[in-house]
Amino acid sequence: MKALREAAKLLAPCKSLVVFTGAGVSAESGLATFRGAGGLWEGHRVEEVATFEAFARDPTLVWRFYAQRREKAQAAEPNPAHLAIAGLQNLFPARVVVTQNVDGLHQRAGSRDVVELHGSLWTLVCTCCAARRQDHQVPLPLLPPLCPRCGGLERPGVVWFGEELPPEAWSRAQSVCSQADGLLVVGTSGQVWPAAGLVELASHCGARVVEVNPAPSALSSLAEVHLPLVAGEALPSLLASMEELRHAGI
Ligand code: BV8
Ligand code: ZN
Repeated sequence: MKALREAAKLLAPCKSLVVFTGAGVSAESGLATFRGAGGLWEGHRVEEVATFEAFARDPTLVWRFYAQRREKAQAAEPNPAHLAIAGLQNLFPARVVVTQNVDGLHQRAGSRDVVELHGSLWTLVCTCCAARRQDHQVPLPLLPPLCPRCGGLERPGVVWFGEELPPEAWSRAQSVCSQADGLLVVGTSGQVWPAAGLVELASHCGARVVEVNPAPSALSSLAEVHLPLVAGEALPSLLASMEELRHAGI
């Protein structure tokens, strides 16, 4: 495909590459995206259950939403897109993944430098003393667990709508995106802020932008090349084309 070769030629010479991903990169691992046809959960929009107010109003309902997401994420396998993104580390030693996803599949695919803008399904945070802990228990208990330190109610360690992004993750994401000379945007509708603003930041700071998404997104106008493909097909081909160009001395 001509656009694939164009995308490879544009990114292969880059020195520092950021890969910015959303729910679409995990779609072929069987995890539902948020705003696609199946983007509702038991009739709820994600914006309704992914808020602190929803948790305060009905901790069991929200907890069940995350228990179900955790079980699906644990049963899911990294797909060829996650694996190809990990493979990019060999071509771009400074490759950083900035993800909006909370499923942990980039790390399971072997990606080392992953910035989780919206937290992780595998972290629990105490609503009283804010103690954080890693937890990989599946299935999750039906009710939110109690903090081992103070006995307070624990919540999923994800960023809900209306909540600030983790300051260290957000500042790292801004810093790598403003210094990158290549940005690969994979599987995001670009509707969630402030994460979506990173693409504009990178582009304004001179990064070449390539988007992989079978549909147009709110970010497509910022991409020099848009690959209208699913990630599991585009990323392995893109990686192979860039490896060829590098072997040819590009
Ligand atoms: C905040 C964790 C304030 C939970 C998530 C402007 C500036 C700042 C804020 C706002 C703003 N405008 C509006 C806001 C408020 C809000 C927001 O953005 N609302 C939207 C809905 C309008 N933002 C916030 O509330 C943020 N917080 O701003 O706080 C503040 C500031 C200081 C101090 C205090 C407070 C917090 C937002 C984070 C919310 N948490 N996730 C959880 O996961 O349960 S967001 C959630 O959406 C996920 O993280 C998800 O990744 C993310 C983004 O969605 P996408 O990843 O893009 O997924 P989507 O389904 O939309 O699209 C999938 C795409 O993939 C599609 O394009 C599809 O075509 C494509 N695709 C499908 N299949 C494939 C594919 N692509 C490739 N291959 C395939 N096979
Ligand atoms: Zn506590």
